[in-house]
Amino acid sequence: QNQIEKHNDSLLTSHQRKLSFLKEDWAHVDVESVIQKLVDFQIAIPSWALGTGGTRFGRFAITGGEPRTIEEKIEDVGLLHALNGASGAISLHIPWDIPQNAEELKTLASGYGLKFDAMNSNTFQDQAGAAHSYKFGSLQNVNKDVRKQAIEHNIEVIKHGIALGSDALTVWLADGSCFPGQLNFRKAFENTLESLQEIYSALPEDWKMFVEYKAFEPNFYSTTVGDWGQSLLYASKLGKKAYTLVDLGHHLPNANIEQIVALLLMEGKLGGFHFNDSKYGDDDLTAGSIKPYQLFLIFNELVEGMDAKGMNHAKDLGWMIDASHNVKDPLEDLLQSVEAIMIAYAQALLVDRKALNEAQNNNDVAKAQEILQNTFRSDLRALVAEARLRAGAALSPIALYRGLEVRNKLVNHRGNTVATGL
Ligand code: LRH
Ligand code: MN
Ligand code: MN
Repeated sequence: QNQIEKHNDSLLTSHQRKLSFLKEDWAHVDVESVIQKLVDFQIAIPSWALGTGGTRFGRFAITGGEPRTIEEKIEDVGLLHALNGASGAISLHIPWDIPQNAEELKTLASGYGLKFDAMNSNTFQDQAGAAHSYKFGSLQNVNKDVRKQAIEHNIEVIKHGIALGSDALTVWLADGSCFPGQLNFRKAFENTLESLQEIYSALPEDWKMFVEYKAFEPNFYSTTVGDWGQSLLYASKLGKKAYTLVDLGHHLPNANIEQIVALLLMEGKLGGFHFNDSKYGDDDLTAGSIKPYQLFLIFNELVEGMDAKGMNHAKDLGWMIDASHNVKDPLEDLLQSVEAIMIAYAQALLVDRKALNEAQNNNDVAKAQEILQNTFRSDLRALVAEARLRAGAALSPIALYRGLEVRNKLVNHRGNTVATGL
């Protein structure tokens, strides 16, 4: 906290100048309420993004000092949260993370102001000592014993989550097929639905189940939860605790994700997000690094749709990052992702909804574009920085992270470690 205050003091004059220009420009808007919304907004950090990632061609442990245990992962997220005030939750992946002593972990996390976000199950890899293989799918498998093993794993994950105070389960299935004829699509769907129903019935009353879809990979002919339509079908059949989860990297090229988001929200079936960015497929790049306009357009629909339904922006959907890092320090990368998400959110909050609505009703296409691009092209970074300042975090998180040589300290303390996960 001392270091943060010193850092903030050194940047305060320049920050205040930028903020007062911004406030002048947006004098017609309730900027205070926008800042408060930014303060309230929290984005969960996935435990698997804290180490250096890789591709199926290799993995380079370039950073070192990666977290060796779940406790060290919590410490890392605590550090991010101290720096940006917007990373107040961690999303665990079982069995990459094995929470042995839930009470101790809860105490450790709450000491950093962290909660446990959605729990992720893993039936896309075979686990050591498991009786059955997921080579031909898990919840869809033609063999009932394999399905049973996968169902039991998910129920186990729910139990870990209950002990940690989480309230959601994210199910992502690699299930599908690699070649035509390999799978009976209808039977695969029915098996998957039946398996999900069993998992669903083990959910506590106040829990949500997020059904994450993905167009392809690791299966390259069909995926059994392949798009938002299929996810919505499962979620609708499962019941009111089941929702669709949108991972930005899981679509076919050029998919109109903002439209998907708008319709899922309309149906009350949007559960949450995995933020990342991509140019080609499920690239898991830093949020906003490739298509910041798309990120803004998605937030524009989110804000419009959530406000239309009277939803709480911070609480009613699950906000998570799902990224991987081959060439950057993972902690710097995560700070960049959170910043990009906050900027897109701030831009969406400032869209002149009344004027946009009018332009739409008048079929004034050029005006509608002007309105959207007016906020998108405005530099709102000082608003996000102000939210950080009010949350007791750093005006410039990456500058402080570098200035304090955090990575070197982690390497000194932890050694040249590689984290578990992707
Ligand atoms: C699959 C996915 C899913 C997994 C994570 C590691 O591509 O997006 O959310 O849990 O990556
Ligand atoms: Mn994902
Ligand atoms: Mn993915």
